[in-house]
Amino acid sequence: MRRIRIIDSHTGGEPTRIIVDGGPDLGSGSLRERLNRFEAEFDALRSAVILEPRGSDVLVGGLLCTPTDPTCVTGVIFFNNTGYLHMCGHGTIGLIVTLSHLGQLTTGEHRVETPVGVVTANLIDQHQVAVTNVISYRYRKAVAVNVAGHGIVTGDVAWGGNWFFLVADHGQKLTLTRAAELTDFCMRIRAALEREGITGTDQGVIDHIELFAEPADPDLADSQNFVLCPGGAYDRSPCGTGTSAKLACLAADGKLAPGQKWRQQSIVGSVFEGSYEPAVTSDPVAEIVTGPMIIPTIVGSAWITSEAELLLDDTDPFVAGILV
Ligand code: PYC
Repeated sequence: MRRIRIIDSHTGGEPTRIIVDGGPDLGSGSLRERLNRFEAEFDALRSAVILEPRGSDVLVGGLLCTPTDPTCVTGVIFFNNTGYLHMCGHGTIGLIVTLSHLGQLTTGEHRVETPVGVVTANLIDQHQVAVTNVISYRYRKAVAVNVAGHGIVTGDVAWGGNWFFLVADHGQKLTLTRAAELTDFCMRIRAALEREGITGTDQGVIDHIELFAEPADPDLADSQNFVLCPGGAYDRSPCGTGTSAKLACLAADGKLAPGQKWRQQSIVGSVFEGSYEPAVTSDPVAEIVTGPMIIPTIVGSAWITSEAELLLDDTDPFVAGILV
């Protein structure tokens, strides 16, 4: 019987399941190399931890790893019901609150190594965390795609630690009661992007779709979103990497100044507060993007929901989860 110790939390309604003990040994390579090894050799552990009957499609998992950078408090590889994430904003907030719950860190700044670079997380109090994310940018502006059953939709392609297609001209009402319809619509946008060969830089797969609308209450938020994640589940939180991508687009359009606050509300009503500073970088990608390179900071709160041990019995026909 294998035992995997986990701590679950939610950030703005979106769950995070951190493996704190019993995870695979991925060696000492870069976090990107360890992610590749996780996928190649231990993917059954990902699916066991995330999928039914032990988990659900909505969960994002995080595997703690020894960082290669000794200034980091930990390394982390995030994963979900379909594979691996480059970075995860709500998950980083959940991770920091989890480490605080374990007594492994206190309030203040902590560096965290991810497969796409180091992020800084400031634990403000028991629940609130400000994540200063990887450099984000808008790659392409107003890209038109032909969506089955709908017609042309235009959106921006932006990087916020994952690739996003950000759409405002969708004609959809963003309410939680319409989650199934919104999911279906976003799936069709994703299929259209794939069919039409639209990607991020370096052929990066655009696997997150983000719809925007005016907020129901402008006193609470500047914008509302619905974010479809790669495995077909929608983000209950406003999505940390998605909000970073949004900030990059706002900066590119001259609609948000450095340091100015942006309150992004999720489809369930939770809010992240975002802001950005200009990035100083020699990354050649800066030559081909359609806006400034920015460093976003996202503030959100997480709560611990359970501490548990998952039991993996090799005689269990669903030891690796229910695979579709
Ligand atoms: O908060 O960055 C995020 C995120 C990505 C996927 C789900 N949440």
